[in-house]
Amino acid sequence: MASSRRRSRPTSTGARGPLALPRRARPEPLTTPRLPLDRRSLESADFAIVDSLDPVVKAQQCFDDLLIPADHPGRLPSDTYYISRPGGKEESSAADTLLRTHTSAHQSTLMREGKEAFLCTGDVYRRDEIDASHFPVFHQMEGVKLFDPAVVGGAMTREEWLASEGCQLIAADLKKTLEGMCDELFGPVEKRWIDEYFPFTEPSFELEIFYNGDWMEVLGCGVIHSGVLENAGLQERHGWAFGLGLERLAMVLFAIPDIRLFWTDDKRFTKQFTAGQYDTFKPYSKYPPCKKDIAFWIPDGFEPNDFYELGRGVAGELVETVALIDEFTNPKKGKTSHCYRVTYRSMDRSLTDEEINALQNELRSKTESELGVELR
Ligand code: FA5
Ligand code: MG
Repeated sequence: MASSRRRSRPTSTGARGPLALPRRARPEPLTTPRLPLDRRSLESADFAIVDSLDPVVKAQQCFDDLLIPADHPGRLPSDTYYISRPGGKEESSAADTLLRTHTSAHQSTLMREGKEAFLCTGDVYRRDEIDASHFPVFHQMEGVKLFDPAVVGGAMTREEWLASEGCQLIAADLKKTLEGMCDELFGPVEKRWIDEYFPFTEPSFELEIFYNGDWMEVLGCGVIHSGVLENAGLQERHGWAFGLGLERLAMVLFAIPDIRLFWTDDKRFTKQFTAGQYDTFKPYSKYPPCKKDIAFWIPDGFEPNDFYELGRGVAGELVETVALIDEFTNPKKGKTSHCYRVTYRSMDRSLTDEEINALQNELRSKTESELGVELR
């Protein structure tokens, strides 16, 4: 029925475990995809390097320490791979155990330990969209730098802080630092700052780079929220933090068009890179894609991420993109229909019609049975 190439997947360890993670992405043993990024260009002697922290963390670290409220969508099982959720499916609690969704999960712990400046790197896990720049496991590097209170100011109210010169100084230092890193890594590339919102920084920004004909977001950052510092017992201090998507940086640096390539065994890919050397990827002929549409009436509370996750579960890395191509509501029935175009393509070989049809049929039947949708 299904293709022989389908990977065996870890069994679920909780209500919704990391079912659809690629085989090599399991937390133990940890293996790193071939990321030919020379970290020295990002590191400086002033920053403590932390890169072997356990990716299994408590919701306390990943969310609560960072002022992410209990009803934030990022805490839903449709976004996060839970190991255990004592709070139950509906209720998020600080005691839940999960695969970290960002390296910010370690910010507070490391600051409490007294670290003033650090770079913390690790694998992070998310239920997410499916396209050339999203993968359910990827790598982030967190950077944090605290400033001297004699220079930027110490304890004050949130309003006073936001209006202060110290806050502006830190925001300017943050942008300058990250722009400097980009210039050093990439040379001249088109980049732009976007105002963002993160519960744990204020103000917050994202940096986008123009890549392959479109803007690609590469990092989120901001001035650390006073509440986060207070929770960490550092009410006198201020600083900045950023979180870089390392695969995205490497995509720009090495001209890699699809994030799945970091996971391929194809020698035509792996032989092109040597650690510490900046070689540009030379594309080889791609195998043909195969597109299949699936349309259904969505039930109340339908989460597109649940559908993407089913796609990952059924087809693993053989699914290249899943795109919502049509959405309409039938006013009489009061029902909404979604049509998704699923693009299947292997990075390593040609797929047969037979196996694509088998995958699509499995996706259809699981979408119906597991998500309670009505297929059209
Ligand atoms: C965060 O994860 C914040 N923790 C970043 C941050 C840190 C903000 C410190 C403020 C202070 P975001 O969800 O935007 O933010 O992810 C950060 C980066 O991770 C993105 O810019 C992108 O480069 C990368 N990224 C996010 N999702 C994926 C994915 N599914 N696949 C690959 N890379 C991803
Ligand atoms: Mg973002």
